Amino acid sequence: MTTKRILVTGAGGQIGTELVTALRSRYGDANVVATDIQPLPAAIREAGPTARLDVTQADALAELVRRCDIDTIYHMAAILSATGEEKPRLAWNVNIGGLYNVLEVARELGVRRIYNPSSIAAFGPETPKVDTPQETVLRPTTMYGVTKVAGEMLGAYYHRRYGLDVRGIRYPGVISSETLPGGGTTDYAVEIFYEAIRHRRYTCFVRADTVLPMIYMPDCIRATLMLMEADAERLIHAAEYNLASLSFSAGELAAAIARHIPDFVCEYRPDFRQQIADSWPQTIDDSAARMEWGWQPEYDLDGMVADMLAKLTPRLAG
Ligand code: AKB
Repeated sequence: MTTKRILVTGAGGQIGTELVTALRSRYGDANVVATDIQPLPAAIREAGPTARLDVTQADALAELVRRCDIDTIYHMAAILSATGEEKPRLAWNVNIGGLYNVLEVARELGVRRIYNPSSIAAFGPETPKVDTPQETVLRPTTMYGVTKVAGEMLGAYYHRRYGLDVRGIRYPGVISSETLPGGGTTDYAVEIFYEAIRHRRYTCFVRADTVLPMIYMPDCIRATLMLMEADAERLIHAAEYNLASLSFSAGELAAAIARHIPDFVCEYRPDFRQQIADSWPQTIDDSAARMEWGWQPEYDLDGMVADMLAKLTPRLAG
């Protein structure tokens, strides 16, 4: 497929900002329209086309897709798990209303390929926690998880019914050095770096023994582009790939950081997010992604920690 024009929703978010940069360097700055409901960072605004977009407004989305002749949408706009528990109605409206608009506009205007990310939040307490299989129990206990399962099914429906090419990954927690995550349960795995560098202390909102699947942003972006560029004939699952990269406890992460910052102290004061974390898997079986589109992670825990500290320290210290 030769991509003509790409639209990214949620382009100012943690994944969106780095995805836009990667897409622009691959397909050309002018061919990637970055959109968000919030003002976008200057680096994104200055490098290529941007627009303000509320994904719950179908007419505005349709107008943009038509005007910019879009043929591929990366739909990254979403309310994450912790905010979703505080504002369940907002999570439903943005995550399901927004996705429905994207799929409908795509169907009506001939957009050829959609990226619709899912999450480990699609799993729930009844799902096997270790080596969580590709095909398994999807009974989440968060509103965010409910929208992710419904979103996977909606994508599959549009594929079956209208032949839309909808693809997606069940993202683990994403760790990155450029844009802070917002409103997720896995946010502690990013915040800890900022606090370790700035204050040598962090109070973590999950227990030290909480193990969750995580991924470092360079691997996350690479996986996303690999899936979107894979031959459609090779994809059996398409809209809901399990993806594994790193799995570690909060205590192991703190210890890995302390190997670089010996006076770093991490305390643990679990809040409501502990219950969300406890409902998710610890390790993921991603053999479908490996077999169908050649997925292979590059970063291990120590490699990720070293790279995060090398990038953040000069920016934050002092
Ligand atoms: C969250 O914590 O809500 C997200 C996710 C795992 O999808 N990072």
